[in-house]
Amino acid sequence: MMRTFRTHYIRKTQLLDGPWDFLVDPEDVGRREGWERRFPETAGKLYVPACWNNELGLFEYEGVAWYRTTVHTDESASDYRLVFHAILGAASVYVDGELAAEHDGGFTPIEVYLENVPAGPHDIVVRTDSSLGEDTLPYKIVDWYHYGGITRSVEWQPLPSVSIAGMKLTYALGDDGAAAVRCEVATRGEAAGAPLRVELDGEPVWTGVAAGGGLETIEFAVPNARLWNVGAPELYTVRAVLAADDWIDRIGFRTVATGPEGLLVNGAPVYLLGVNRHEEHPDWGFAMPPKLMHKELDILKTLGCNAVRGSHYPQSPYWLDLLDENGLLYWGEIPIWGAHLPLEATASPVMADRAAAMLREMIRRDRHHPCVVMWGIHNEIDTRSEIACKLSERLIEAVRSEDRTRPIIYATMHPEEDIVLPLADLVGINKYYGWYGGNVEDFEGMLERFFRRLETLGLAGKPVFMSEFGAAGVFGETGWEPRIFSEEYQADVLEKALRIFRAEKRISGTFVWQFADIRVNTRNHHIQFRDRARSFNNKGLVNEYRKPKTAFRTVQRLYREFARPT
Ligand code: ADA
Repeated sequence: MMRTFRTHYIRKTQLLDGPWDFLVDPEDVGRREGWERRFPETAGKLYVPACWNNELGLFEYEGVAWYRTTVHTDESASDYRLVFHAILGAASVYVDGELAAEHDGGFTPIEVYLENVPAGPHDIVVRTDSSLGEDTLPYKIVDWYHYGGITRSVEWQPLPSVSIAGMKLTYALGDDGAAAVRCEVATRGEAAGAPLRVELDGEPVWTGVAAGGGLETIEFAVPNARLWNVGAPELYTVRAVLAADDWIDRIGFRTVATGPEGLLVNGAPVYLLGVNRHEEHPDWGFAMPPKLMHKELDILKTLGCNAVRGSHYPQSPYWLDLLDENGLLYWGEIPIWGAHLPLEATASPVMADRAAAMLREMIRRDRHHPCVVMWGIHNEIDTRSEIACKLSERLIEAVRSEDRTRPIIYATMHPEEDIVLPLADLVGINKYYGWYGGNVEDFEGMLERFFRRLETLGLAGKPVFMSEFGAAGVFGETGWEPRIFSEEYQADVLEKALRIFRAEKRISGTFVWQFADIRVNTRNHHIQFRDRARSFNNKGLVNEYRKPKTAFRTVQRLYREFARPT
């Protein structure tokens, strides 16, 4: 299940999820030996979607692996669409031995169109390489467990001769309460003259015939549009029907803007009570089952949270659907994790191209979700450098060429020396006083100096979030005194930090690091990662099995208090 609702009523979708033939290729001989045509007999089985690191014996495996499955077609169709919703790392997709697609980056979909496919069995083979390097995204040093595999569902769809290739919805809200919607339907095949209909929540709002040329633009109005809002979600389903094909998506009408009061949703400031969430679980890796996402949503609602940062990569569309349906806000970002990113890598044109492509793919995938209120371009790169400014300019341009309706944010770890500040609409500060250095009270002085600096730079009024702060507390580690790594110590740091932030009127919201404990990269010998007791980052409010720590109750109490009108 990739979405919480059906994306087609008449187009048939076959999920290719299930056991695929699988084998690792540590010496990388598969291409030379033509495994895309002659898949080795020695292959075992691996369930799709999954991360291979969760299999016995493969925990540490990073590198190349191959998958194969077979689909059977008949004469009823000759064109097909194949979608891999996520393959970690670099992927090559072969159909009947021929290269059909190549893709970099593990969190956005790979779409393949196949034409004139004869009836019969067809082999789909995937070669994937999970290795991290100098210009991969993420970079080779990263503070999460780097899994490998086909981690989200695979869809296989027979297409009629005239079909829909995509739908883009944009809208403007008028003073009269109406939404003026523009629906662009991309088509395949000879669509001219084919019947075309657009429905809103099941009611036709436009009926006619396609003009042809590959893109149909339809405009319609929604009088008295119900607005989507924080804690008060209102969603509309839009369905395009072209001849014997259809395409369904969902939108919510709302505005997002920034002002000196912070983030404005429908013109009103919202104080963000947020958490950072990795989409990770020790038994599932990044291939998180939808049922677990429902549970996470319930936990976040119980916490009193109204915002989630998708740290640090595009998360599952299913998760975004749940946020849409429950009125929570979302910060979407790509995996530029910069704390140990050298300037040479920050300057690498290959990395910049990959980042721009990933932003484009994320925005195209997620742009209809009303929960998404900001696009994050990077995390903790060296924003004291001109090189970081160049990369930021490039990525801001990449975002704006796709979406001008949402503000752009990044997270800085150098608030007092940052020179990227003028470029983005919003900024998040990542600081760990009380953990990596200093005392939690040091936040006060840092913030005073930071806001003074913002004024000097002529940037007073730019909305600022505390995007990361916290401390590690090992679940069950309790005692009489708040020692580091104890639940009490973690709770204490978070209580003091959150009170300081809430009292500072120029801060527009907080994102606790982090929602749940995550596995970290045990292959990495960098000193920062050697404090990771149990090979986990233990700063979660809940442990890796989603059991609450003392800090969960503390943040719950504070978030409830902060949400009450003052
Ligand atoms: C950084 C980073 C997080 C995590 C955190 C920590 O701020 O953005 O991904 O690594 O530090 O726990 O140290």
